[in-house]
Amino acid sequence: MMGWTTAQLADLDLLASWMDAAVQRGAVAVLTGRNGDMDTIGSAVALASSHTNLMACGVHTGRLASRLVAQHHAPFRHLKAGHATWPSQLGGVIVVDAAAPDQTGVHLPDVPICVLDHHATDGWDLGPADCSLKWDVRSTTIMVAGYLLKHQPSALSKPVCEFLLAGLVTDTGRFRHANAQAFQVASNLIDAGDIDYAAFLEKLESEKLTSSDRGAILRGFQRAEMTEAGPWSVIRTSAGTLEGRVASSLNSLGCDAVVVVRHRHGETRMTGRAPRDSVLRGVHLGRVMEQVAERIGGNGGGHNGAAGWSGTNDPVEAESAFLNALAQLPLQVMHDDDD
Ligand SMILES: [Mn+2]
Repeated sequence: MMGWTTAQLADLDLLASWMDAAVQRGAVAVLTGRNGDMDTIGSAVALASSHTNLMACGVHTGRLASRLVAQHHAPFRHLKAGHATWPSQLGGVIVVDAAAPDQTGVHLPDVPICVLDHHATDGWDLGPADCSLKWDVRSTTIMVAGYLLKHQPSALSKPVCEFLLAGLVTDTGRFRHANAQAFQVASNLIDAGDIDYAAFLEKLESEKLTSSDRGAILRGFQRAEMTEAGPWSVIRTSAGTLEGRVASSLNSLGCDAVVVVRHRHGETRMTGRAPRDSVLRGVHLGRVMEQVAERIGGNGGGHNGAAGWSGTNDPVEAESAFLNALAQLPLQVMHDDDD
């Protein structure tokens, strides 16, 4: 297959044999990350379509993902956060696009686990019966596309290709953070699914915000302030919802990093974004969020330019832990790109 490294192709063979054995043992859950973004849901739905014993499931589907699942009547089982119930004959669990067990939002059963992930941080502790594919790629759907292209090409129906492409488009910020392999896989999917790309993108972007959504975003902008963390300039604010949207918009203003705090029902969440330019000068928000979790508890991690943390701490404590951890990152002249 063109555009895939030897190591990636070997990994896909490992995944195929792990999956063959797992579906022999019984039903296999394809479990999403609890943020329910398009990459995790698209990966799970597409992968689960390749065998009748596979079932896509997770605690949450985001707005766009919910829309696509409904539109294609895609099988997806919603799990109760914390205490999911599993089939008695469970052959294994495949976790897609989650950097650590707690990012699934459920307690994992004691069966062989397979992890497909592309985050820079890794909180998995796996045993010999488990399987792990950690790739430095722009979306988890790229990994699933690789598996289907190599081992189950007949599963690449039009809807499956659309789920995979949607995850790729959203995780790369409409290809703004794409690389050669992301374009290559997008091209493979458009070809295999016979997708009219312009029409597909129009459909993907057709979501209208409600006036309360717009109000929440505007209040997020109004509360925004500039601050410093060591050598880095930061825009900080809080938002009641749509914090990813707020963070991405503020990120376009060109500070070194953006952090948006959200506090609701006793849970605090932080969403971080950093432009490519500051990532190249040493910002790594995935590591910053990981350090926040080490220092004050909760769960954190992600990519160098996009990361998150959640916990029960006070929002002020969380934000100052973020700024402290960011301040420790030295300004670099050289960098090694490891997102
Ligand atoms: Mn992802």
